[in-house]
Amino acid sequence: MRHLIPLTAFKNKKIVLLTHAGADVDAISAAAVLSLFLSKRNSVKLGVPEHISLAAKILAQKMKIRYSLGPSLQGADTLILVDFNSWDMLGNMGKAVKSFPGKKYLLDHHTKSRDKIVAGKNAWIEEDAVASCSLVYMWLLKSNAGISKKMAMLLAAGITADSAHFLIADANTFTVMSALLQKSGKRFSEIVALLRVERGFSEKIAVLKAAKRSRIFRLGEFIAVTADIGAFEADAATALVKLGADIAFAGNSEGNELKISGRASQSVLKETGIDLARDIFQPLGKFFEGSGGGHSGAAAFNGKGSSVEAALLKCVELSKKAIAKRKPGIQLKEYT
Ligand SMILES: [Mn+2]
Repeated sequence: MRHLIPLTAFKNKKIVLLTHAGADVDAISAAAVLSLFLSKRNSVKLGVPEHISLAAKILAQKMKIRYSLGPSLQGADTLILVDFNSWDMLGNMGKAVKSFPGKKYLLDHHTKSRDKIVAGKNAWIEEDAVASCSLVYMWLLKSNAGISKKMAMLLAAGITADSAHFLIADANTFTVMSALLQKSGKRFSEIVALLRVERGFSEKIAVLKAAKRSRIFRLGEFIAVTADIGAFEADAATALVKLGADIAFAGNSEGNELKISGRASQSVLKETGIDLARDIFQPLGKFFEGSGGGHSGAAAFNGKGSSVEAALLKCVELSKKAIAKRKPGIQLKEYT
């Protein structure tokens, strides 16, 4: 497996580690672990564009990780981009990264987008890796870098979060996790405790409303569900899959900002080969202003427009098209 230059090759650099906008647990953990190692010989800043997710924010507090929102890249000579590979995931920092004059490196495990931020040997993208933290672990091993207790806890947290608590784990995930737990000296329950976020009242209402307002479609032997909700699209889509949808799209278009999140069940991924980033949210940009990306089973679209209902229906149509590649002639029917 290829990887980036050894971590030990970074010396006396001024490094900014940058996650995607709305950094999640995997992104902040992967960047924090790199920062812990690289700060021994370099000056390092950890930055998150725009905003950080609630779970990542809580983890950062518990683990005493310092980061800045929308950091300045001025004075830095090295930029390491963590857990994303498309420009739209940079939020409002796209311009700053585009004009950054120093060296850029990128490591990620999302579906590759066409709009490369970093090309060639300085980009390391493993679409099959369950987490960016798995890549950081390998990078540390390849670089003969030591892994402290704190680093092991953070990597374990990132892998747990991005593997959906091992739902999408493979044998290697457990091997790595076992090594990390040993190094951390923690039990799995203590790692899980780092990730615990109490669901707020408004989130519970949003998710329940998504269930109430859902439209249900049959796509051959699969079920697609859409819901137009005010907020918490990702949580709503996840909840709809737990309730029985194979594919769920939840979206809203408040203030002309169109946002849609999609989630797919393991069975539809396996049986149809559908990839929500590649088949739904990237093509959706041809029909609605905006862009999307993510993973095969969890992806999102951000754009402009007020027609959330039309966009949700387009997601269902694109799902039908994607499934039809393996299951020709499938019928689309709405349950009313
Ligand atoms: Mn990730």
